[in-house]
Amino acid sequence: MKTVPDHVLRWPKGELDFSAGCLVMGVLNVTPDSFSDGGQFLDAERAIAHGLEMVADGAAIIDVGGESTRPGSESVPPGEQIGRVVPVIEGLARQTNVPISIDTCDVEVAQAALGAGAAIINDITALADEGLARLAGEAEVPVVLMHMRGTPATMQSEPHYDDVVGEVLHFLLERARRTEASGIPSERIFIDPGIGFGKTLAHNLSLLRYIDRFVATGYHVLVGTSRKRFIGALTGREPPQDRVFGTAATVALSAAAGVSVVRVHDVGAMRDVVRVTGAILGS
Ligand code: PMM
Repeated sequence: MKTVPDHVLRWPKGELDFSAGCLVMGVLNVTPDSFSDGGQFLDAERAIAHGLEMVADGAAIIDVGGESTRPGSESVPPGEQIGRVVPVIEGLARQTNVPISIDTCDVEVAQAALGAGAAIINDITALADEGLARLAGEAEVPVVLMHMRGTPATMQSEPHYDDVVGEVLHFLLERARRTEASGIPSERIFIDPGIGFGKTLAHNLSLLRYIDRFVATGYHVLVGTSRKRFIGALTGREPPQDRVFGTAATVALSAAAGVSVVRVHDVGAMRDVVRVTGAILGS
């Protein structure tokens, strides 16, 4: 087993301080169709203003994406993603030191985003593209490796696992080791079980119930449950923005289990949740 990650992660383009416990990553989707905030931040000025508002609310990272990954969505050409995200990243990087992550699996998009000031690569395909792994290594940036079964277009058609926790963990450890072998040090690798990506309600619950097993690997763990469909299924709340309290339950339990980062839409509220959870834990 690996050692527990250090409290401060430093790299050439930024740093993250985990000494007070779990950090909040704010979601900024510059898309017309994301399930929760789609269409709200397509305009660059509005997107930048929302990003800065999340920083003021306590976000430690802003995650910018130019392609919806909601179930059933189709991919967006790299040029279009670049046109959406670059002005927003440039504007944010000018006005805040909070690290910006680029949510993409495309090497061209990642390169443009890093050039604009992004400092972390968040890849829902866990660096399936070795070109992206090479780019991350050369740029010396942290990476988020997320597990997904299938693609967003197909992933919710009857996903099946014999042992969801074991299989997702095995996949992530294999990818994390491959990423380390490509020259990215272990402390810059975040693993993410990919809640809602090719998983049923029962799968999502098992992954969250046993999230401590992911933490025990020694890699930083990132969890993204915010406003997702399984919370709607459990609470009967259809509009995603009504799923904040359900999200809070997952955030508190994740923080208590030692998760390093939670990816959320409701930054101020979830910042309170991790603060109180951290205080109870004594971190
Ligand atoms: N979820 C979404 C998009 N990107 N990235 C990571 N690492 N983990 C996630 O759980 C994740 C992600 C989908 O949610 P959104 O449409 O609200 O961005």
